[in-house]
Amino acid sequence: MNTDYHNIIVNQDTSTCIISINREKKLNALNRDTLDELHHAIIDALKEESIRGIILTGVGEKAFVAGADIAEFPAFDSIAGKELSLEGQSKVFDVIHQAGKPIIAAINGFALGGGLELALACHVRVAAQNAQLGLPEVSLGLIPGYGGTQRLTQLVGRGHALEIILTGDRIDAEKALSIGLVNYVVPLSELLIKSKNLLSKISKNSPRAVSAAIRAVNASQTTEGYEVEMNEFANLFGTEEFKEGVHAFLEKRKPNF
Ligand code: CO8
Repeated sequence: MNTDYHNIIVNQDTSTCIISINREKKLNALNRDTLDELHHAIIDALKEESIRGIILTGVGEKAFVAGADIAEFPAFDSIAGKELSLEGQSKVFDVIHQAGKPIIAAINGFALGGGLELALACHVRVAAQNAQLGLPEVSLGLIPGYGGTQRLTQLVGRGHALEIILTGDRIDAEKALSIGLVNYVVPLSELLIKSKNLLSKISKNSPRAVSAAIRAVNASQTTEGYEVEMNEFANLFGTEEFKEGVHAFLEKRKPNF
């Protein structure tokens, strides 16, 4: 795995790949280079057979990601803005959303704008007690451009999504938990432990079934969702992992995936 990055740090801990955004002085804001490095690191981790899941987090105690790098904005016009949004979506946010391995956002502080959108693209979100989440784009004369209007609405419903997007207010971790925006809130010192435990639980299951479940759940947001679920479900009957899972149950032993 390539580890020669300047804006992120990539570590492998047994079967988990931990990708940390490493621009602490800029509260881990996502500039173009960081998005590019994230793209490569995620693609590598998805290809690497020994990796069963990914944790995304930020370096330091203050921020997961405080948004897209606003310092790059003044040079943008509508065309450049659209290009950046398209490029970010296709190279990072959609890659995460559609990844065949589980990706957990470990939110260690501010998750704002593009930072919250990054967490929203992940499959599960674990927040530290100090997390502050929000989509302040309207305060900059923008709206979320990395899928936030869609993914937030799907996750918390139209009412909460509109309140968060239209006010631009930050909410704390407990409020985020109460509306389903994050799955867990833990002390900062336990953030990675909790995220790794979740991944290790998932890793005991069939990797093929885990991938299929992600695809089927993602398809619930399309009109073809039921059909995708049916096809994914049926295809799994032809796999060795399905056979192993069923045999292990019938033989009263743990499956070996
Ligand atoms: N971009 C660039 N730099 C940032 C960002 C950011 N998003 N956030 C913080 N920084 C920088 C600050 O400028 C500061 O740099 P310096 O020390 O050189 O002055 C450093 O990080 C530390 O920040 P602060 O001194 O401001 O720290 P505070 O603790 O006082 O405040 C806040 C923390 C409240 C998080 C504050 O930094 C803040 O409001 N940041 C901006 C948050 C924001 O508005 N995020 C949304 C950005 S827009 C976006 O993400 C759009 C996504 C869709 C894009 C689609 C493609 C076009």
